[in-house]
Amino acid sequence: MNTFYWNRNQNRNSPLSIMAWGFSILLFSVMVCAYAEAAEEMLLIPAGTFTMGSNNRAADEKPKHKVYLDAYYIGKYEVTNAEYYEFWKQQTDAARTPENFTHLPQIGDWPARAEQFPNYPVVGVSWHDANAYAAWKGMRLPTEAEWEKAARGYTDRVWPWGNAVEPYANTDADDDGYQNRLAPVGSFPKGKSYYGVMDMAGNVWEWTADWYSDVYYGYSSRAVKRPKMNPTGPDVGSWRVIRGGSWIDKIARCSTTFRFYLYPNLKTSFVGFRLAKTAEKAEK
Ligand SMILES: [Ca+2]
Repeated sequence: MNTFYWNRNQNRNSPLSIMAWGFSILLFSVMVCAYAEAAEEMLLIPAGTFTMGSNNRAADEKPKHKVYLDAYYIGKYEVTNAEYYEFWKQQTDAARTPENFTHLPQIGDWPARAEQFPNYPVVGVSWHDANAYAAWKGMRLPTEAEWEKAARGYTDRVWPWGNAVEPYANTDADDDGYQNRLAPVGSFPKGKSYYGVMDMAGNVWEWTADWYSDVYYGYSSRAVKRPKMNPTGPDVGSWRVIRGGSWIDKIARCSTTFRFYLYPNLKTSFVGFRLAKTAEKAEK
């Protein structure tokens, strides 16, 4: 008989060994469930009116105006490398592959970075990639108004946490702990919005569904029906709106009202996205 096999089987079947196996399986299951729950988490933003824009910041944020939104869900976190990888590996269109940034820490090459940095926000994705991912999940990108309400709450907060400058976001600052690099999603719990949404300031800019126009708020605020209901941006445009600022931006550009834009086919190291979904009428 092969003594080696006999001994190995004996060890495997010993009470201690069985307990160790059981514990390992339990631990793995708990880790997978915890991760899946965190990754899939969508927060319900109740129906109601909020204040959009600002009268004393950039010109394209004027005027401050009331907007009504139906209830909707928004991703608690920016979409991560691990989440995008699950989508990417099923794609046949090479255009859905994120851009590589080998020289940048916590970014590197795709798909290796999905394994190396699974809980970091996916970057190097175009607006079209973001939409394709959202559709695959049965969701969509937030409108610009949905993004701003989720960041700002029903008050006029300048940043998701309030009106004072604090190191509660991954920006271009020395005191946030992530100088010149991305941070794992959810690294700044003190920076959460009124509704509990994470990283609405900094880390990565986030694609929204809307076209950008610097005069859109002027038009939107003069809507015949007030407050403006569920605005979806201009009908046409060249750039898509991005929101929230990023790891390479000063905190002023990471405010809840700051608007910026990018050609929808561009893939950069500082733009990612989060998901949104319309809520059923009963979910208010
Ligand atoms: Ca962000």
